[in-house]
Amino acid sequence: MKTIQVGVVMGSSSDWDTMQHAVQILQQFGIGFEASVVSAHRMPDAMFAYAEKAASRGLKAIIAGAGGAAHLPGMLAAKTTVPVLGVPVASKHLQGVDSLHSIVQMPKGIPVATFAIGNAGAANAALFAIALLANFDSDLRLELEAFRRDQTQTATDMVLPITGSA
Ligand code: RP5
Repeated sequence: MKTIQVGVVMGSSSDWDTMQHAVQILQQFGIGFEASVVSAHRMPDAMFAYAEKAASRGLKAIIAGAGGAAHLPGMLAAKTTVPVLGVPVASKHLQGVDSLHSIVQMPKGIPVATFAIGNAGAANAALFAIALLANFDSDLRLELEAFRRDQTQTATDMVLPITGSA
């Protein structure tokens, strides 16, 4: 069984549609991870316990997704020095701008690395966690470099659907 290195948490199961994009990337790179619902306002004691144990459990990064008044990433970061990567989940009324501002506007002293709203942010948070791990894992760095090369090739091969001549 793989050592769990990355924790993926979210405020609700309704965040899964977004956060699954982080999990897919972690799986693609073969990273040991765990994923669970840890709600800041509905499970505050469990949230604190998760953060308090994160370092001793060996977590190297926590990817935390939440929507609306998205205090989960900041409150986790307040209770652990394990890097917290925040993913703003799109909300119903404000389309995730509220989530983004809640996560990104941390006061000085407790940083949360904040990513884009939605699926791209979730995927990029996972790629960033992998980049952190790759600092101490040369094989993983090679995998990450190959991933980038594949993307470059995909973009290079792109063809535009232009018909007719100028
Ligand atoms: C936040 O409230 C969650 O992160 C979610 O984005 C949002 C809505 O939660 P549900 O009402 O769908 O459970 O805590």
